[in-house]
Amino acid sequence: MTVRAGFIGGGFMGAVHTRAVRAARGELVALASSTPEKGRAAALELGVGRAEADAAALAAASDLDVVHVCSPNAQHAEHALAAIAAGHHVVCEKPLATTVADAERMVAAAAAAGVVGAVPFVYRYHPMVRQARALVAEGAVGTILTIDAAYLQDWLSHADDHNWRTDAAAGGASRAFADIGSHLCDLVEFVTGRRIARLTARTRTVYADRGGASVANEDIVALLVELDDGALGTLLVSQLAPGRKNGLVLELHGTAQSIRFAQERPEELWLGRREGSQLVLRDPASDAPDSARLSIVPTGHPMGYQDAFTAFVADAYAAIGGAAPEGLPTFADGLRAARLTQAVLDSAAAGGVWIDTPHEEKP
Ligand code: SOE
Repeated sequence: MTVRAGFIGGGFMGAVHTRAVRAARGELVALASSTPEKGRAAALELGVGRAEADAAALAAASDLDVVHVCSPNAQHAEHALAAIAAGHHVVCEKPLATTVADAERMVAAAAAAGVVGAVPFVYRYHPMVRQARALVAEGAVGTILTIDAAYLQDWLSHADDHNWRTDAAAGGASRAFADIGSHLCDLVEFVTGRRIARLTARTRTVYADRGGASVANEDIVALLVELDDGALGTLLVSQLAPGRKNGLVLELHGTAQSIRFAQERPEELWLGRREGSQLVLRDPASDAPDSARLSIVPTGHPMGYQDAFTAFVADAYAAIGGAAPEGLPTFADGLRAARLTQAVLDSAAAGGVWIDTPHEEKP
């Protein structure tokens, strides 16, 4: 079955989604943006069949199977719930919602409607992330003792850098953590197979004013986490780190060996040992099955971010077709991220107290 896709939002992520849907052999049926004019321009630029006047008209369209919600964060709940009410499956950009309550409503609505709700925690789809996960699962790392992870960007490093994300009304009470810290924590839990049981956070807003508007959400988050098996981790999240463009790095240290994945070098995995460390390159001929299935070209032909996004969309569409693909991030994972975000905000607001996170099934 060809999945018929609609899109709400035609910006950077809307473009990423449309390219991934095309590569996943979906049909680009309709798009809506913040104004009819922007919708027409984006539909033309992105090669989508038609433009709808607004998000409500798109969500209600009868010739869609799935709606991709790529609007500003504060509109995700409204747009996704409208699409679900019309019987559509939903792929909703992260953060799923700007409050736990909204995220809970979205999880409940998708379940009640019997539709797929997916969230692009896309870094799960680099083949070498799946390879790292397989090595942990088979015990090659041993018992994980410590985690050293960071997600660093620099697109907000100047005082006059701003967009809707720096406006808490559109972006949410948390920015750096909800936007990219959520990816980092999702990857920690996905690769380790453990849950973050408690955390303590400090946040910092460097520029209280951007683009003439006051800023009420954070630029930087420093986190200490403890996993449910006692592993301890330090996580740093910043969007003001000059030279770090999309610097997601995850390093795990186990009793047997260490593993390091750096998103900007996705073909590699560093395996650290006392008796000689290795830099391992993606090779579907020898990688674990759940890694190899994501490889669309042989080793030596670098895959990247857009390939990972295509693999995520292909899995989401397989789920729409009734399959159960390994590691598909769903609305439940989006709700998990919303709960961790709230714990970060609560801890920081109380000066960095340890907060127990809600117990949830292992990823
Ligand atoms: C901006 O920080 C952004 O586009 C995030 O919203 C994405 O989730 C991340 O993958 C890249 O950076």
